[in-house]
Amino acid sequence: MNTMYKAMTIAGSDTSGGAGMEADLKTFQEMGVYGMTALTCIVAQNPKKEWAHEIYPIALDVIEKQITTICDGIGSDAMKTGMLGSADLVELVAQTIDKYQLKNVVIDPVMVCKGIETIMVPEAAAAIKKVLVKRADVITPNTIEAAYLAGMPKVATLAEMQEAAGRIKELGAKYIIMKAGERFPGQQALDLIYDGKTFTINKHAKITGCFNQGAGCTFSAGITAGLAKGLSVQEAMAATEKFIAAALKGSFRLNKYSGATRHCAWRA
Ligand code: PXL
Repeated sequence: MNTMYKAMTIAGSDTSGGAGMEADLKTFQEMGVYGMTALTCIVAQNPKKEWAHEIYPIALDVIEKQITTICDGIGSDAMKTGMLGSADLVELVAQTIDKYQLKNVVIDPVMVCKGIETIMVPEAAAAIKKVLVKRADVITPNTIEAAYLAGMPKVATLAEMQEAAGRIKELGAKYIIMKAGERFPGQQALDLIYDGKTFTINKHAKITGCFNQGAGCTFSAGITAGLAKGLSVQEAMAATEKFIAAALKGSFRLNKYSGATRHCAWRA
């Protein structure tokens, strides 16, 4: 009988297709993992209002039903979170992880969308810090989210990334993976992994002039897919770095506001 590695994402839908559960599913598929979804909200972009993101939450009991379908009905080898719009939902995710003793838990602490530097739902962000970070096998904050979780005014240098990773480790996450590219000065982008003992810092040439809507979701989905297949965190990271580099180089314009990463680019 054929076997298939499976992953669950608890995330929002990005109607424009670049981020959210759309990015997660495309990434799982490309990496050979069967994807399942518990949808938390629908994000619609308004073409008449400069592509403003409008968020429509799904009722909590409907999210719980979806989680039950997957966790009681099927089972998964790894899971990730994406946009969780309320403290109640964050609590539900924490309870789910405990109840089913989920393994390979990847928390993408989505608090900001591309280019927006303010925390979207402060109560949800506070709940992520309080109850989800400690349940993460891997947490994948961008530098804005890392600064929030670490209680630092900003994370804008390698030293600050290391400081933030140390503080997030103290909150209980097993591995912290932080990417910093565009915002950093210089020619290089950095990916950092911290396990509480060692910092592994991977430097890459910056991929400039690309579209990156959904790059963060794609990145954490890649790590999740790798873990579902039984890779170590370091191996999953290496596979994902290759995947995302190709996806960014192949990124394309959707309209005057946005462009998406090309999930199939690694095949070329
Ligand atoms: O990239 C963050 C993100 C996550 N999830 C959903 C989104 C976005 C950004 O647009 O729409 C559903």
